[in-house]
Amino acid sequence: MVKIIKFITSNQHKVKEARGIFEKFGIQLEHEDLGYPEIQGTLEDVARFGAQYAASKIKGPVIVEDAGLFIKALNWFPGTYSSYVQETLTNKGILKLMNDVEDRYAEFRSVVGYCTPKSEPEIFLGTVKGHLSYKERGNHGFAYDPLFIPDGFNRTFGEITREEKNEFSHRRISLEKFASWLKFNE
Ligand code: ITT
Repeated sequence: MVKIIKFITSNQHKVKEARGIFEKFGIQLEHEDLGYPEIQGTLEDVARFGAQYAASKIKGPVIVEDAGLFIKALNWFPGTYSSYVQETLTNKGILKLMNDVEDRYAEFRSVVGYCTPKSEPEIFLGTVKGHLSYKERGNHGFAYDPLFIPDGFNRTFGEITREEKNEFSHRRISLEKFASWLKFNE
């Protein structure tokens, strides 16, 4: 039986990725750009709060997802400030901060929050490790993708297709954890 879940996000790229990932789990995604207050806190706090808020507004089961790029040499910046930094500093600003920095380790994290009007929120974390390139490369993907080279690759997320990114990305891991949980818990 196909399950229908609402994904509350303002980001169309996330919706496309999530639809691709959910295909084989029999989950049909409906998109709604409802907006929810992004509280100060960790990705987990934001996802928990957002899912609970949206479930009570929509009066049905929802997922939200909060993601970010965490750079070790910058003390894990931009992390929870990833949206703001992407809009203001942009990828070029990040590359400037990383000029001459040898340790280029970075990871993408994604936290999915799931909630229904009758239940407490559940969260699911996905992480992908890698390092930063020295310049923006590729025009696939979105936001930080042209900067991020996942472990085991020499191409950035900007240089691979959505299908390839979906095979192992942070979002693939968090959404797959959610899908498996849903199968046994609903
Ligand atoms: P929401 O409405 O779902 O919150 P958003 O785009 O604000 O959409 P996030 O707060 O989760 O999403 O993301 C923080 C920033 O990180 C934002 O600029 C995203 O575009 C960027 N980002 C998230 N996932 C990414 C990915 O897989 N690749 C590249 N950049 C990503």
